[in-house]
Amino acid sequence: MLAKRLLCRTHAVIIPICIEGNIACGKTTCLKYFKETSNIEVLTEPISKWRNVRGHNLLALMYQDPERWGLTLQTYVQLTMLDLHTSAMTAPVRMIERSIFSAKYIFVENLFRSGKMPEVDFAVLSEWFDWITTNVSIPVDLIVYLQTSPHTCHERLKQRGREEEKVIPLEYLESIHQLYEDWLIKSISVPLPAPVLVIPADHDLQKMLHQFEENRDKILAGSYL
Ligand code: TTP
Ligand code: MG
Repeated sequence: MLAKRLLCRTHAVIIPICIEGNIACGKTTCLKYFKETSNIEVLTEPISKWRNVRGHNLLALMYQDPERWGLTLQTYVQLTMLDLHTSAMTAPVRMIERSIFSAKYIFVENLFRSGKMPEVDFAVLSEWFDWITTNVSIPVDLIVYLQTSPHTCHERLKQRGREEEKVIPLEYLESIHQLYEDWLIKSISVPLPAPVLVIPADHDLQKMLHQFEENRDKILAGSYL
């Protein structure tokens, strides 16, 4: 992996690291830490776009009525994530909050499995996803999985008080958690686009920052593989 990355540097092709995990697991905190302490490019999730596309708050609409608005939000999430993945690099290493893969494998999958997305909507999103991943190169070097208990995320979510998310019950976070574990730990559901580094993330901020530092070389150089 290190060799691959060096080779890529020589050819000025750089492959990104995706930070993954449940809602409110601490992805933005992780990105912020590395942005402040290294010369890397950090791309946070385009959530402001999901809250305001030409005046419409898709995130709020989806939480209010997932059956009606799930497809609308997820179509737009897919577009904005594709836009992130394919944007021009500005530094030798790029870190991205989530990926087009988790939008599909976790969130779309969850809406469908929980009966909140009609099969026809799921089929259309899947066709789009398959076309994109077949025809567009979306390389990922490493997935960093911030592994939390759903309970921790629920507590953090309540503390942060994002308006749209007030309706999220613990069960929703449990479903997202299960899909993440199946994908990144058990590797039983869908393909893994890259190796996975797991960081336990139920800890307080100070311990989390310490763990990020401890894992800095593994994350930024991929040399543990
Ligand atoms: P998160 O991607 O979990 O981002 P976050 O900033 O809440 O996480 P962290 O605290 O770890 O930085 O989700 C943002 C919101 O968007 C959340 O309410 C879940 C929602 N969402 C979807 O509904 N569908 C999707 O495909 C994605 C990626 C997010
Ligand atoms: Mg975030």
